[in-house]
Amino acid sequence: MPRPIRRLALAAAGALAASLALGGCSATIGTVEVGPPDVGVQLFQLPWTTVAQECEQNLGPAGFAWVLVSPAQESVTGDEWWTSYQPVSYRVESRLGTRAEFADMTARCREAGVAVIADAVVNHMTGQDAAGTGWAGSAYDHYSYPGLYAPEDFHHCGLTPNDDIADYGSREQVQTCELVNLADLDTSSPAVRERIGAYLDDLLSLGVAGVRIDAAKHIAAADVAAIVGGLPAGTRILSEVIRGGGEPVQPEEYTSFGEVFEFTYARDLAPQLRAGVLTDPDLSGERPLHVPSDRAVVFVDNHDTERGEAGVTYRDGDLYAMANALMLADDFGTPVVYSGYAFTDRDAGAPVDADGRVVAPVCAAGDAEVSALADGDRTCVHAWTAIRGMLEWRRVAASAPRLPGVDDGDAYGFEREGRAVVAVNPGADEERLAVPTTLPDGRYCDVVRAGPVVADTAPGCADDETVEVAGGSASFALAPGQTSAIHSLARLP
Ligand code: LM2
Ligand code: CA
Repeated sequence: MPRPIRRLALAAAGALAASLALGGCSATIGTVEVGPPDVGVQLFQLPWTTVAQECEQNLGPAGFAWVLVSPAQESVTGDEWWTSYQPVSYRVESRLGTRAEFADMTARCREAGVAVIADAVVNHMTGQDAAGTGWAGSAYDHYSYPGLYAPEDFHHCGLTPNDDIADYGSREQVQTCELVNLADLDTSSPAVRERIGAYLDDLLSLGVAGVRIDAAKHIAAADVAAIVGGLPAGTRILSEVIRGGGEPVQPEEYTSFGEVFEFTYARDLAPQLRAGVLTDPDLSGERPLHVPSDRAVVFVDNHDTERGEAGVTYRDGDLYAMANALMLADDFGTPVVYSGYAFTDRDAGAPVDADGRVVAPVCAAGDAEVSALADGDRTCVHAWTAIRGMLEWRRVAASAPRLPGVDDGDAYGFEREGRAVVAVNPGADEERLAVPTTLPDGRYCDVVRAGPVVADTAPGCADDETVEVAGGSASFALAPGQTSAIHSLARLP
């Protein structure tokens, strides 16, 4: 059956697309003010040259504000992805690319409206017991990195038999012993702080807008504060502090100087989706065990949790799109979408060329076919139709408050007041859901199925990609696993 495409009768769609795509500050579409782009994406183990292409072809046009890339410094050699987390020197030279390629990436991304956030591995150096040579040729030993660090620059905690962290209930062990044998820098030392600061300054000089502080939980908050205190005002600091129940080191300690990845968000959301019904969809509203919204970076998964925690991942297809849609529709925190590659072996690195350099094609915008992914194939989550559609939805929702949700059977939905409505069905049966709304009557394009409609070059959608609003109610018909979302600028004439 043919699916007639309905065009949106929007004046000057091209100009609107341009105004939506422009990063930085908020924009207006017609008389409607849309929010500034704020969503980030983690492009895991992607070479700098491909990240630059992604910024130009996908991230900028979709309205991503920032991209978190994998560690840039020289690492130990090896094909596993986690070699990136064993620094040998602070030379920006790795299997992901050269210093020149890194600088070119930040410039091209900035031009496309996308800021680059670097992943700074500064808690430790390598976890190797034997001496070796790094990717860029630097010689090293476990506690010796010539020209950079000597044995006295490291913690030697003396609290456990092999100086490894054994008890997460001990703050001293967590912060001064070794995380899986990784030589732990004495970040209380002025000389060490100065060297880490110089590295972060160097990354800033190469054009990054901020840094993720890897393993921040393992660095005393006062040490991180001292290190980043010397950076220019406005530098984004994103601390990775994995919240652990009953542990002495808590994410809240790291909020005075920057943002924190809030692991609780996905841990609250995923089990509900897995159970097939949202029992606490707004996470109790008050968000216990969450850092404040303006400090929280929220995510469905990242490179560690997709390998470790029992959350939802790209493998879950529709359910994963649903989790991301709910996060993007929420009014809590700053979301970061995760985009990596398919794997069965948790250690397997991204595909490399004959010289060991990571190589990856740029993603084509389009729907997800996760069942067809072979190991090493990019998941391209950031280019999925549903994700791009929800990015547009989020900008239209802007700062409109999240209204109380409604449910019917396993379906659940809510409105961002006067702007946009989202509905999901994590259950196994077809569901119908009526969501109260103040949107005007009419037929609206579902941006989850149709993708962005305003920023599209040919705005519109097929007949079976629409949702009807009548008499203050949006009527959703949801197949099992379906997410559907409409916004005020997607109304058909
Ligand atoms: C992180 N955040 O706190 C990163 O997000 C996480 O991916 C890193 O672990 C970790 N901290 C250290 O930066 C990864 C990976 C580990 C891997 C380490 C170091 O998850 O499996 O450990 O990087 O490369 C590997 C081996 C481990 C070995 C260690 C040292 O898996 O068995 O320990 O190297 O050689 C003896
Ligand atoms: Ca430490």
